[in-house]
Amino acid sequence: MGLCASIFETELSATSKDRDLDRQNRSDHEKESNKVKLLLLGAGESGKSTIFKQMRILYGQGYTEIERKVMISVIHANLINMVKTLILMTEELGGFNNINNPTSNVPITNRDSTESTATTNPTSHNENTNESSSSSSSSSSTSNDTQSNESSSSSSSTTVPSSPSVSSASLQEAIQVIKKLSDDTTLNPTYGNYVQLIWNHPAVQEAYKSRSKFQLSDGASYFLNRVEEICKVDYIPSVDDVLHTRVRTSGILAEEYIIDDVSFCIYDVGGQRNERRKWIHAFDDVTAIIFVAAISEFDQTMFEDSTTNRLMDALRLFEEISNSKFFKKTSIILFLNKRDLFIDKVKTIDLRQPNPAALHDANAPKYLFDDYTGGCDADAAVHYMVNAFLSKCTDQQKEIFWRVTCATDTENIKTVFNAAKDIILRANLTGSGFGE
Ligand SMILES: Nc1nc2c(ncn2[C@@H]2O[C@H](COP(=O)(O)OP(=O)(O)OP(=O)(O)O)[C@@H](O)[C@H]2O)c(=O)[nH]1
Ligand SMILES: [Mg+2]
Repeated sequence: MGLCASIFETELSATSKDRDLDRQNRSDHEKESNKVKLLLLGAGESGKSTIFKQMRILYGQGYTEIERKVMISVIHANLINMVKTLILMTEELGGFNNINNPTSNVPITNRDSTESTATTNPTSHNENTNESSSSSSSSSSTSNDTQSNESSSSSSSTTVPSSPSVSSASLQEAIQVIKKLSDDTTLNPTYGNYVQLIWNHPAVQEAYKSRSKFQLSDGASYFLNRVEEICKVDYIPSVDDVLHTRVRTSGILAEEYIIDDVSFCIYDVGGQRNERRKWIHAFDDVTAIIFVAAISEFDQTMFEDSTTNRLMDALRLFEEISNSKFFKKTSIILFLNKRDLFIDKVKTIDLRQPNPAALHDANAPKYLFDDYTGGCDADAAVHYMVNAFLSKCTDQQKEIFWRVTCATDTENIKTVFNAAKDIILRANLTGSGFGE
């Protein structure tokens, strides 16, 4: 697909006036103040916003208790979406009776009956856009795209049930109640019990193993394993919880930090296809790009397009960015992200994957990553991925600094960013590339 044309050429002419204005306003100012402009680019769900949050934790004011409390509604919405998706997955893969489960009709106990009243959050945040909820200090263009495009919910007009009698709850009841929840429901311990009953069901656990075939957020097991705590009335999200939330970015967000006495302006963009045409508004005078690619997604299809493998999309995008004339003098840093999930996955799943595009296109190769021969060896798989990305950059002069990262791990990002930062600062001094 001609992504290159859609991002860099068509948009260029369509928005040339806007860009000229943007350029005038920003470029002089940024040059004068010798700011570092750092752009986070990459496909949807690759981990850009998670790294953006880490910058705030490492170099900004972090997340206060009040700010973390604000995230409760997002975490609850994430949890509701995840468990609804799991119900659909289980049903699609044969249903709850597919596996004989002796506990499926056993009543569950309400651990705290005083906390069982359901309440709703009056503000529907629809979990998947951070356009308005972000704490960004500045933001250029953003669309008013508030559509939840990850939600598998079919319950936009849900009435929240009156407190269900948990003592008589069964799996069927739990499924019915959860299916009807709207995204803006505030979860309580009663709902938490329902979620746990579903999550612990063997058929759901079995379906979870096939999660690559569905669009289930990577934070699912993290949150579902903590459901009891998350549904308590006095729950206060931890910083780790904040890092695991999934809020799709729409538009362009920016934060400024002073790092080693230099002002860094860091930009986060939305990575889904419909967001990429907005990127061009942030392309002027970029000191460095951190391109984030989720290498764990080698067996997943895109949220936006079920016929395209996510990693193939990321590779094509990296090819465009790393060879773009816009970034001839820009340092490119490559974060091969979701290392934790990747290492887990390659133990059991071969990199060599059936190509979803081959189902519709007779000319498409039957298998992706067909030349991979490393089997379940994680080092071989990482090595293969590094080469797959680096080989996309055809500019021999361009030195690409890369690291395999885990964006949810603050220590890892601290170490990796420290190394990247030196390169960025050097590039800023010389004004181009990685410095002479
Ligand atoms: N386990 C794990 N989860 C990660 C990692 N990086 C990001 N995630 C999770 O992946 C999900 C998506 O991450 P985001 O940072 O929102 O992705 P994004 O690139 O900003 O996505 P868009 O805004 O749609 O472009 C979130 O739930 C993150 O917590 C990682 O290295 N490991
Ligand atoms: Mg994002």
